[in-house]
Amino acid sequence: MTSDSIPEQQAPATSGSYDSNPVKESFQQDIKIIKRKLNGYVGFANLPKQWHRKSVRRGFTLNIMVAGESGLGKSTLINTLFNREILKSELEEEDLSSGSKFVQIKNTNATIEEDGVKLKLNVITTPGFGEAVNNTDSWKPIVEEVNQRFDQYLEAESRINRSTVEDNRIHAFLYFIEPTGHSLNALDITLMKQIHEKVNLIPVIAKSDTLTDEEIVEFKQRILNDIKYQNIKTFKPLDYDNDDEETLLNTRQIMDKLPFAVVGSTKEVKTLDGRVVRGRSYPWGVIEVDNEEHCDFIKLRQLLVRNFMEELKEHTSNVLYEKYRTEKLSGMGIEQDQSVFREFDPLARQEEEKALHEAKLAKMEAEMKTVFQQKVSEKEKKLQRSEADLFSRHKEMKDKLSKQIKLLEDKKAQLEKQKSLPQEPPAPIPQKTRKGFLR
Ligand SMILES: Nc1nc2c(ncn2[C@@H]2O[C@H](COP(=O)(O)OP(=O)(O)O)[C@@H](O)[C@H]2O)c(=O)[nH]1
Ligand SMILES: [Mg+2]
Repeated sequence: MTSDSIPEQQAPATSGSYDSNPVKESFQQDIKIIKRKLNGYVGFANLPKQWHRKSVRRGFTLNIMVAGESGLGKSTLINTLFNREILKSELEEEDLSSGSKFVQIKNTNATIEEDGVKLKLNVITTPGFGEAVNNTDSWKPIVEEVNQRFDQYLEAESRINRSTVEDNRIHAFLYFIEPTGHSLNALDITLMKQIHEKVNLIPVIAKSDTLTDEEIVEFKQRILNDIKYQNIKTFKPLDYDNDDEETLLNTRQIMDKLPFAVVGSTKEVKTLDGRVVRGRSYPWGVIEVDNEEHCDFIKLRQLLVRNFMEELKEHTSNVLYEKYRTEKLSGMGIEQDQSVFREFDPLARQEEEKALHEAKLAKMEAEMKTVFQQKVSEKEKKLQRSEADLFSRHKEMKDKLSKQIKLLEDKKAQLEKQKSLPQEPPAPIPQKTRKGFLR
């Protein structure tokens, strides 16, 4: 049967064999397929399964960098995490770093397999870190290594043929803090500050079996205060909207343990009650690695492998590398021409359209105002003109009338003068000789 066929028949067949496998448990939850309405079935519910098949075929890669002073149990912890001897024992390694007081960068590869799932593990160690008389610059080769891996990726990504881009970027950075019970030392702080924006920083308290429970609680608090005070960012998984209560609680429980107080041991020892466990034996009893009551090893493994390996990689790629890349390219004078992309930004587009619309409205309003004012002033002028007209006509009439009055008054005065003179017989009215047509 192929995996492309109807999923409800094959769901148990492929995932069933992973029951006991911690790495696969999270996949299993994802592949749950709801059996409903077969006639409406399109097929995209099968996508997680396709992804699953492809991932299993391709395998997984994880690049972990481990830093901290020598002898803090880094190699032991890596071997404990993956339950194999990935890093060689202390003695063999010492030959390599002894004599040289410089920090070296060492890469160890191992492909491990669990229930048919392949994991290509690259562990990058830093022998010599913190061992010089003056460690002021100890962090430099480590930061350079992280940068150089980003550069390599950037270069590969910019090639014309990108089919073989290999991801050597550091996905997780385990930093081992010496179990002093005091607080972080100057080198711890410097390294973390130099690297925290380039890697997923996961601080751990080394060899926590050398501290009492109370000491661990206090030490953790002091470390957290230092980290907060120094503005150092540590890895923090995102909460997703579709995460259920259980997942959210699980994430919270993991993150509550930061910085993880770990104990490493690949050796099996016998407990007082006769169980055989991975742990460290003391006269007063056994410290068990895989016991959450004893240390945070399980929580650290959940973070690194079981729950958040993909998120560590995604965050490296989408946030940390992206930031590095942007800074690198703008440092080279390459700038993004934002105008090219504005078309595709719906929000910017909307804003732009709104501004255009508003400008148009304002223009129309201004035009209307001018027209209106023009009309008003025309009317006013007309009114003024007719007023002047009226006024002048009024004046004209008044003048005419006063002239008439004057004329009449003159006549009146004349008549009165004549009246006051001695009466003379009125002059005979000259007889008109009518020669005319009335006869
Ligand atoms: N008490 C204790 N000792 C440990 C622990 N992990 C490792 N060791 C011991 O510390 C020594 C150095 O360990 P190693 O892993 O080589 O340290 P590295 O130099 O940091 O890689 C070895 O003797 C280990 O057995 C631990 O969690 N607790
Ligand atoms: Mg080592």
